[in-house]
Order: sequence, then C-alpha cells, then structure tokens
Amino acid sequence: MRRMSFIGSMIWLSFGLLCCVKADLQLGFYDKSCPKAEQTISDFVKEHIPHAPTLASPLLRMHFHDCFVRGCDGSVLINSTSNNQAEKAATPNLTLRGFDFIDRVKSLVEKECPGVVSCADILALVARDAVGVIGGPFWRVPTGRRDGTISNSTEALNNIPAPTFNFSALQTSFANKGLSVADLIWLSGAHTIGISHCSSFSSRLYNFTGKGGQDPSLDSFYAANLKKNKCKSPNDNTSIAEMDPGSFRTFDLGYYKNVLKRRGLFQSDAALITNAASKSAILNIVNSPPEVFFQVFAASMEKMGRIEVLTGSAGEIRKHCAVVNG
Ligand code: HEM
Ligand SMILES: *[C@@H]1O[C@H](CO)[C@@H](O)[C@H](O)[C@H]1NC(C)=O
Ligand SMILES: *[C@@H]1O[C@H](CO)[C@@H](O)[C@H](O)[C@H]1NC(C)=O
Ligand SMILES: *[C@@H]1O[C@H](CO)[C@@H](O)[C@H](O)[C@H]1NC(C)=O
Ligand SMILES: *[C@@H]1O[C@H](CO)[C@@H](O)[C@H](O)[C@H]1NC(C)=O
Ligand SMILES: *[C@@H]1O[C@H](CO)[C@@H](O)[C@H](O)[C@H]1NC(C)=O
Ligand SMILES: CC(=O)N[C@H]1CO[C@H](CO)[C@@H](O)[C@@H]1O
Repeated sequence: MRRMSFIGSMIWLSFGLLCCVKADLQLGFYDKSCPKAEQTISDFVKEHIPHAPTLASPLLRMHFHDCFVRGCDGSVLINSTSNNQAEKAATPNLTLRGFDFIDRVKSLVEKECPGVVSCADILALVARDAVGVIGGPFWRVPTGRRDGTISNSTEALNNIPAPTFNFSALQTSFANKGLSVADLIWLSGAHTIGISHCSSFSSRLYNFTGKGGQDPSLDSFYAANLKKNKCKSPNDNTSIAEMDPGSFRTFDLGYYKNVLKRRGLFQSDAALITNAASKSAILNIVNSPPEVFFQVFAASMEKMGRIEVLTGSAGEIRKHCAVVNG
C-alpha cells in the first residue's frame, strides 16, 4: 500500500513538473539574490510615509487593484502607450495615487541589485510596510512574484468590483479570484483608511431611484450631511470624502462601526450587512479587540497577495515599473 502511494505520488509529481515549472512564493525570496532589498524598501517607507501618511491608503488599494487584474503581477503600474490603454486608464484606476512612490523605491532597489526584484513584489511589500507605519496590521509577504507584460484597461473594468455591487456580485467577484466571503468582509475593512471621490458614491445621494431621492440603505441624516458639506452637486468629480470620518488615517474598527450605522459610503459597503452571516461576523468583530480584526485582515491580505502570481521563469523582472522591458 505504502509503496503504491509512493509511486502514485511520483507519477503526480512528474505530471506537475511536465505541466509547468511553477514555483511557490517564499518568505525571504531575495535573501541570497538581493539580501538588503526588503530592508531598503521598508527603510524608504518608514522615512517617507510619516511625512505623507495619506499615501498609505492609495498604496494599499493599488496592491488590491494589481492582484484583481491578471494576478499580483505589477500590471497596474504599467503606463498606457500609443497603442495600448493600460489598467491605469480604466475608470476605477484613475483615482489611484502613489505610482511615483513605487517608481522611486524601484530605482533604489535597482541600484542595489539590477534586474532582480520585481515591481509586483515591491508593490506588495510597500503596501504592507506603509500600513505598518500608520499603525495598521502586519502581514507576511512571501516574495518571488514576477512582473507581467500585459496591462489592459478593459480587464481592469471587468475584474475590479464596482462600488455599486450588491452582496452576491461582490461574492462572485471575490470567488473569481479564489477569495471567500470572509476575505470579502475583512479586506473591505481596508476602507477604514483613506478617501473617496464624490463621483464614486454620489449616485446614492442624488436621484438614486430615477425619481429623485437618496439610497434608502444610507442613513438619511448622513446623506444630507454629505450633500451639504462634501458632495454639493451630483456631477462633482473632484471633491472627496473620508470613508471613515474622524479616523481616516487610523487603521481601526471605525469602518465596521460605520457600516453597522448604515454609514458605509458605497453600496458595496452597505451590502455587507444585507447578508445575515456577514452582518453577524461584523457585529462580532466590532465587539472584539482590534487585534482580532488585524489578525483576520492579515490572513486575507496574505491570501490576496498570492492571487494568480507569476513565478519561476514566467513573466519578467521589469527595469522600470511603468514600462515592460523592450
Ligand atoms: C469589496 C470591493 C471593493 C470596492 C467596490 C471598492 C471600491 C472603492 C472605491 C470606489 C474607492 C474610492 C475611490 C475614489 O473615488 O477615490 C475605494 C477606496 C479605497 N479602497 Fe476599496 N473597494 C473594495 C475593496 C477594497 C480592498 C480589498 C482594499 C484593500 C485591501 C481596498 C482598499 C481601498 C483603500 C485603502 C481606499 C482609499 C484610497 C485612497 O485613500 O485614495 N478596497 N474603494
Ligand atoms: C483587452 O481585454 C479585452 C477583454 O478581455 C479584450 O477584448 C481586448 O482585446 C484586450 N485588448 C488588447 C489590446 O489586448
Ligand atoms: C445583485 O446584482 C446583480 C447584478 O447587477 C443582479 O443580477 C442581482 O439580481 C442582484 N441581487 C440582488 C439580491 O439584488
Ligand atoms: C432623475 O433620473 C431620471 C431617470 O434617469 C431622469 O429622467 C431625471 O431627469 C433625473 N432627475 C434629475 C433631477 O436629475
Ligand atoms: C469632471 O467634471 C467636469 C465638469 O462637470 C468635466 O469638465 C470634466 O471632464 C470631468 N472630469 C472627468 C475626469 O470626468
Ligand atoms: C509613466 O507615466 C507617468 C505619468 O504620465 C510619467 O510621469 C512617467 O514618467 C511615465 N514613466 C515612464 C517610465 O515612462
Ligand atoms: C472620477 C473620474 O475621473 N472618472 C473618469 C474616469 O475615466 C473615464 C473615462 O475613462 C471618465 O468617463 C470618468 O469621468
């Protein structure tokens, strides 16, 4: 019996080897090839994010957008060219910030070890380190991602969940990336930091039904306040609102408390309490110490960071994060 299963596993193993040279991410992937890389990255983040703490949120969001389109392959960082509309050009991405921050980290790391450390790994590490600097959770970032060569704005539109999504649409979007409802609930907690443009949610404030009026799932006092003080017209596409007013720079339970008070900014936030199990998970988390949220968030981030990664000899190590190698 033992022998059979040994032979069996050898057969499966060789199938695996024949099929594709596929390596796993690993902690400290650059320990030999670029021993100081992770330290250089984290030093740079620790030096600069305290002067620009509002950059932590777009960097975290950028990692999410990267992972949801063709996996965490740095494709979100690629510039459009005369014959290609890159992910950056897609509506949900137009509000991303922090590309130059990544480019600066990349050039530091390139000086140390040219052509070794991928942009996808740099983005994953910077997002983790930036959230750490503002006092947020720590998660493990195994490395060894390689950079993709394709960045397509249509794919960004098709893969990044929209703020208008209901619970089942969100569930499907996350399931398409191998993520569970739990991952959906805890990763949405990232909305405890950062800002949104009015254009991302003002449809809830103005003419929601087509007969005037607000989204009934949004606290009406809060909606009135947003219209009076933040998003004064339906077409305002420059004003912004904090997603977790009062503590938008602090990684805390504020987001979930808002959602329970029907003050989540997006329909996708409000959706999390339209499902009974999700609502009760959120009730539980707000009644637990913040470390519990940090733990589940960290676990889901590590999982997100593994979505469809390119490893081994797939893809490339880009020289400049904004352009594929020539
Ligand atoms: C569940 C589906 C999600 C939807 C529909 C969604 C949608 C959005 C939208 C519309 C914005 C505002 C963009 C703007 O107008 O400037 C935003 C901001 C943000 N999102 Fe999400 N998001 C989702 C999940 C996530 C995840 C998984 C993360 C990270 C783990 C994340 C992190 C952020 C952060 C940090 C911001 C603030 C960005 C800033 O301050 O510039 N979001 N999100
Ligand atoms: C971008 O992706 C869309 C949707 O998958 C596809 O139809 C289109 O051909 C792609 N564009 C390019 C330039 O590859
Ligand atoms: C959720 O949204 C999808 C896509 O817009 C729609 O088909 C579905 O009916 C909605 N589900 C609920 C429960 O409203
Ligand atoms: C509200 O939406 C309906 C349907 O789209 C439209 O006919 C109407 O003109 C809108 N009203 C306002 C005040 O924008
Ligand atoms: C924002 O709105 C202004 C005025 O309504 C318009 O001219 C501009 O093109 C809009 N910008 C974007 C990016 O949609
Ligand atoms: C990518 O685009 C940005 C913004 O347009 C620009 O500042 C940057 O220089 C470009 N990067 C490269 C390598 O072309
Ligand atoms: C908020 C914002 O800038 N939205 C714009 C994003 O880009 C599309 C075109 O790709 C515009 O139509 C949106 O107004």
